[in-house]
Amino acid sequence: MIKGFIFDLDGVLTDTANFHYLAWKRLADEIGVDFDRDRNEALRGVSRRQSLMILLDGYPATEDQIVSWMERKNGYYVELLQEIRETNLLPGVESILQDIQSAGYLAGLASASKNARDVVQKLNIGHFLNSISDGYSVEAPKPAPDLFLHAARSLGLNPEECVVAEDAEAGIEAGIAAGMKTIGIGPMARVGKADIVLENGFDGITLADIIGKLLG
Ligand code: B16
Ligand code: MG
Repeated sequence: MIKGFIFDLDGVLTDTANFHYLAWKRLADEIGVDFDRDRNEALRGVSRRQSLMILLDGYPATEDQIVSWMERKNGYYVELLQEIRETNLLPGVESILQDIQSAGYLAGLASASKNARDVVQKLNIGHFLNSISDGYSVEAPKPAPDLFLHAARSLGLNPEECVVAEDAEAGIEAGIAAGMKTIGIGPMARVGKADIVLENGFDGITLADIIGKLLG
């Protein structure tokens, strides 16, 4: 029986990927490392440290440099976040969150981002969320199931009562590993392992459509 929905943030509820890209690109240019939008795709849903490792791609760095570059990138990202408003919710998101609440299901957030609470506040969706799990909640990043299990526990639900919505391949793998049903947001090539794939996100999708597809 489905009792709750757990949402990833970046790529599912809003698209902060461009802000992450601009912040990483600024850092990469300063360090003198090649980085472009194609390479940025590999950072989808990936933790801040792991993102930097992918960006550096073997470029030598001390631990002090790693820490300082992560902080610098985050400063650039936080600057850009000041622009985020309710209008940055992806199409169909507000309506699905409203439907979930009205129908008496629980909703939780499970984002790898340490800035997730700030983004939630700027998007003005806190009143739709019964729990927030973020980059501070667990150690092991997706595809480990830990963040989604943290979200389920925070909602007071068993994993099999939860449905995860994710845009990253590692996120779908994490949802499956957690024993949850999964909704993949984006192309089949990326999220095809999910129980349902919504190529265009929640735009034009009702809660009844989702429940029907998951249970049917
Ligand atoms: P921060 P999600 C992820 O958010 C982003 O997709 C990823 O690009 C970012 O590196 C990660 O959060 C950590 O973010 O640097 O703000 O802690 O998709 O898990 O909502
Ligand atoms: Mg994501």
